[in-house]
Amino acid sequence: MFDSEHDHAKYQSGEPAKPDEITEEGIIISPDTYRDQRIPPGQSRTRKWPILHASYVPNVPTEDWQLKIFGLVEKEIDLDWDQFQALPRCKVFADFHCVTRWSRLSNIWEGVSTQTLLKLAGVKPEAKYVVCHAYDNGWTTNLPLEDFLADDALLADTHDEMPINDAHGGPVRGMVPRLYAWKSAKWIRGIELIARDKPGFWERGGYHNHGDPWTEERFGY
Ligand SMILES: Nc1nc2c(c(=O)[nH]1)N[C@H]1C(S)=C(S)[C@@H](COP(=O)(O)O)O[C@H]1N2
Ligand SMILES: [Mo]
Repeated sequence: MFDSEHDHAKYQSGEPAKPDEITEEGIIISPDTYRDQRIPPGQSRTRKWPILHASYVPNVPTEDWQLKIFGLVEKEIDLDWDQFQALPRCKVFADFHCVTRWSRLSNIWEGVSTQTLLKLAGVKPEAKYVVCHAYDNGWTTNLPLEDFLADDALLADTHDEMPINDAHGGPVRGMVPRLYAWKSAKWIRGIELIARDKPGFWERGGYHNHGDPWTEERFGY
């Protein structure tokens, strides 16, 4: 189904769906998809879905998967797969932009919204940033709480109506469509709320701390 670079089953042969063509009730349309020019500066459309990560593909069977929400929260939360599946679901139509200059348009993600998850834990007023922790060797990414709680941000377990496979971060990955793709943690296992920002893996490696694709926040602070 996929090789080390591309997910062939996800090839997009035609034009990308436009937000107005998405008629499903309740689906959240990522606002960037309404732009006249949907491809941010310096990016080009990929019809394939590249597979990118810093190290290796961890194998996380759903029986072993766990999500912890911790740090500056009212109540620390530990969810297993069944508990995650029992939460209210959301569906999002969004584009996805990697800083290596590809953009994959018109993705449909389904899972649990970051708003729903953080409501379970209760965010303390001092919390201003989020660190997402992943199963691949302690990989992390940081982002402002406000960006993490965007209406179109979620923890996704399906993409284009199919379970997210291991290579793309299954069983569950973060998805924050309005920032560059490295802010969307594959194999997510923890959401940490903090008061003072703490750069993650790529941010320490020279990528921009924030990562807005529309202003090309690619490298540097
Ligand atoms: N846990 C984890 N998440 C990660 C990464 C990683 O190395 N580890 N790489 C990021 C980068 S740089 C990109 S471009 C996207 C790639 O997602 P994809 O492989 O599904 O296209 O995942 C992001 N999330
Ligand atoms: Mo990336």
